[in-house]
Order: sequence, then structure tokens, then C-alpha cells
Amino acid sequence: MSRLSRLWPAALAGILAAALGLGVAELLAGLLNRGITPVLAVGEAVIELSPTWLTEWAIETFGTADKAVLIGGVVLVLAVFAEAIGVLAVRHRRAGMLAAAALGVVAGIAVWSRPDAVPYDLLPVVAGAGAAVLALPPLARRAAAESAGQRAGADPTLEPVDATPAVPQARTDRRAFLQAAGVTAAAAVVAGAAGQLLGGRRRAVEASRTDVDVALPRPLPTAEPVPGADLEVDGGEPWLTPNDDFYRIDTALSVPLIHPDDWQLRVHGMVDQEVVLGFDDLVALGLVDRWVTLCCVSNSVGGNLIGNALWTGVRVSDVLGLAGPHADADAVLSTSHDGWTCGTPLDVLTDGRDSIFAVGMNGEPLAVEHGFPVRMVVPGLYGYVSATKWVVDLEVSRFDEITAYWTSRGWSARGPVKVSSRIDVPRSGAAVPSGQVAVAGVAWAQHRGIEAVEVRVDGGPWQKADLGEVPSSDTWRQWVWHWDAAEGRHDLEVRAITADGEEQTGTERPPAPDGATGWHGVSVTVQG
Ligand SMILES: Nc1nc2c(c(=O)[nH]1)N[C@H]1C(S)=C(S)[C@@H](COP(=O)(O)O)O[C@H]1N2
Ligand SMILES: [Mo]
Repeated sequence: MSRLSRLWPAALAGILAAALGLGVAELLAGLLNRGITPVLAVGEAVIELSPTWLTEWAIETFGTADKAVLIGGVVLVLAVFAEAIGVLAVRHRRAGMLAAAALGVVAGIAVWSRPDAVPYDLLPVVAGAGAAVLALPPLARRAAAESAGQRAGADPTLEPVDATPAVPQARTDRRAFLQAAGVTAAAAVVAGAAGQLLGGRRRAVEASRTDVDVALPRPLPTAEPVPGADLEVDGGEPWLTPNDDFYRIDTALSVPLIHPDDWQLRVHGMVDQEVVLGFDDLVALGLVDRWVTLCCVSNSVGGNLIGNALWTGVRVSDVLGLAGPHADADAVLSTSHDGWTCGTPLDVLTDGRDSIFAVGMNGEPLAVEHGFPVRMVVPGLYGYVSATKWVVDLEVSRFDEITAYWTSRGWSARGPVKVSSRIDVPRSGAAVPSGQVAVAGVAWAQHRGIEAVEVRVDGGPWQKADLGEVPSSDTWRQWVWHWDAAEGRHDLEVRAITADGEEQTGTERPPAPDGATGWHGVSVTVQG
């Protein structure tokens, strides 16, 4: 028997451990509904890292099958590594486990480098790699015994000298190995198939996003910043936040997957008549397009839990109008498909501002992670008291009768956005050349509007910045200040003033219970 053919049990052990890892990863990815599996993430990373000529060649050569070819390639490369790891593990158990864990780390990096990655996206990789690493030693041990049996059976010089014949022992070793292999393979297939099945739901809902686009009373608009809004300062953040870069905050470990055909909104409580709307009923009420900057109460001073988008949807007041809220009601409790709740002042939803049930975001149907098929967007309030994603229920009520998810955890029942401002350029710690330096960033006080932004250097006098255009008071406003920078270390600070005359306070407070305050500052070194 050749040396090479004696390696097959070890190689198979490696392949099976990897298959089990993949299966477990698929299963968890399917359970999380994120529509991304470690294999897909690695594939995406490969595309990302490939030179353009290569990706173009692949698209030309493989056409619509390019993704399948890519995934096949990833699996093939993994199989080669897995065989090598199996062979390694038969000799050095520990080294094999380490190598398998290293592959897991590579996949983890690929998952983490996705633009919309959240920590629990790593769960499938961690569980998959864990399963592979743990399955490897018992498989390798049995593979080693099986190879030893082959060797003993084939090579008379290795025949034991005592009376016990080698062949029966080799038989039990073989049986033990094949049993372990069979169990592992079955587990891998079952987990992988279950993952595929669960992933299928995500794919079906993704497909229905395209249908929504077609079924709306009119096409979604093309989202482009209003003229003059984006000051386009080098290194600054865009005025329009691309959907892929839009921050995401929710309590949903597994994102709700709702087909628009199954979606309903029930409006009840202190109303003249209960109303139930399907998706088509809702959009038939008429669509508006509105720029609104959404921000999170957990955003710390200088933080980036904020984004600006063109939302397309139906006015909340139009929906409430169908139900007829009672005069003594002052709150609306909205509930998401997964049971998250938030309480919003009734007057904010009916005072004429553009509070909407959004179905579109920057000219696309809502992303599943951002609340598909319908979410709320309310200008002027933090997300935790207004921006219910996957919204399915509105109860008109009174603040003294409701508790919502975050308010029951100590956050304030009311959450109007506090006037804030941020320096984006230069970054803190940056080194800049002396002379003219563009200091730039954003300021926001949704639904009140930004009247002025001021910058000061080293605690000196406040100086007025130039402001970008805005379509309404509901969005953030870009600003830029041209600084004649002298050599040395300098501290820059920013503050904003609202259109109704409130000056942003410099008093520092943490996000809890109703939003952080304080001026954002950066320290920079100006070089001669
Ligand atoms: N169903 C649901 N909706 C939710 C939340 C949530 O946890 N569940 N979080 C809210 C919070 S705290 C914020 S800041 C915004 C964030 O919206 P985004 O993820 O689309 O940026 O959604 C709000 N809507
Ligand atoms: Mo939030």
C-alpha cells in the first residue's frame, strides 16, 4: 500500500471536520436571518481583494454563474486546506486544531469586514469553527488507527509478533473510523440543509423587495443630495448617507422576515374606529419623499449613530386620520413584528411635520435590516421613541398608561433630539500642514433647524462657520470653517445654534437617559 493512499483517512477526517463546520455555520446563519454565510463573506472578500481585470474577466467568462463559480472556488480551496489540516492533525492533534481555528479567524475577518457587520454576525463563524476544531481530534484519532491498521495489514515487517492477528483489529479500527465519519457527514448535511432552508426565507423576502419596487403606485425617486447640501470637503462624511453605511440599531438578534403580502398594520386603542391596513392599502394613501436625519439617543458626543436619507412613505397623520384618535389621547405605542415597542407623542405625529411610514430609503425599498417592509420615521425625535422598524401595530393611548421597551429600562419617555454638532475634518490626532485648513463637519437639531455653527481654537473666541444648504429643518447641516493654522498643537471645538435660538450647551452629559450633551472637540498637530 502506497504512502499516499494511506493518507486518505486523515484527509477525509479533515474534510469531514470542515464540512461539519460549514454545516453548523450555515445553520446559524440561517437562524440569524442575515442572508450572509461565512462562505459568502469569504467570497465577497475575494472579490474585494481581486484586481478589477480579474473580476471583469470572471464576470465575462462565467456570466450570471460567476457567484456560483466563486463560491465553488471558496469551498474547493477550503477542501484542500481541510485535507492538509486532517493530515496534520493525525500527526499533531494540537497543530491541526490550531490550523482549523486559523481558518475560522480568516473567515471571521471576512465577515467582520462587511460594511454592515454587527458583532453577532460572527456567531456562525465562531460556532462553525468551534465545531470543526472539536470534531477534528476524535476523527483524527480514528483516522490514525485506521491508517495504522492498513499499515499493519499490508506490511509484514510491522505484523505484531504476538498471537493477536492484526486484521481483526484493523477491521474494528476501520469500522470505528467509518462510523465516526458517517455520523459527522450526516450531521454536516442535516445542519447545512436546515441552514439552506432557513436561508431560503431570507432569499424569498429579498426577492419581494424587488416586487415592492414594481408594485408601488409610482417608482421610488432617485436619491441625490439637494444642490449645495454636500460641501464635499476632503475626508468629510457625505450629506446623503448611503444605505450600506447607515448605522443600524435594534434588539433583533434574528431580523424579522416579513413578506409585504403578509404585512398588516393595526391601528387601535383610543380611536373612533379600529383600522387594519395591508401593504397595498397603505401605499394607496399616497407617497411622499422626505429628507430626514435619523439619530440614536445612544450616540455619544462626536459619535456616528446618525444618518441622513431620503425616505419615501405615507404620512402617519393620514393613517391616524382613518382611525380618529380621541381628544384625551396623548401617546401612540407602536409595536414591531418582533415585539419591540416605543411610545411617541401623538401631537408630534399629527402637528404637520413629516412623520411617515417609510417603505423606501434613498430610492430603494427598505433594507430588511432597516425595517422592511414598513418602518416609522419621525423628524425631531431619537429613534428609540419614534423609528419603529417592521412596524405592525399602533395603539393610540396615554403616556401614563404605556411603557415601551427602552422607557421600561430607565430611558426617558420623551426623546426630542438635542442640538448637536460634530467635527469630521480634521480627525482628532491628525497632523495637518500650517496655513489654510478646512475644518468641517455636521450639525443637527431636527425639526428646529440649524441657524449657525461656531468653531473655536484653544478656547479662543467663537468664529462663524459657513453652512451648507438644507431642504428643510429636518436634516443635518454641513458646515466648514477656514482656519489659518499656525504651527503647534491645537484644540478645536464646535457648537451649534438652532433656528429657534438655542445655543448648544457645553455641559457634558452621557447618553442616558435622554441624549448626550457637550461640545465635540479634536486635537490636531499643525506642522510647519
Ligand atoms: N423594531 C425595532 N425598531 C427599532 C429599534 C429596535 O430595536 N427594534 N431600535 C430603534 C432605535 S434605538 C434606533 S436609533 C433606530 C435605528 O434605525 P436604523 O437601524 O434603521 O438606523 O431604530 C429604532 N427602531
Ligand atoms: Mo437608538
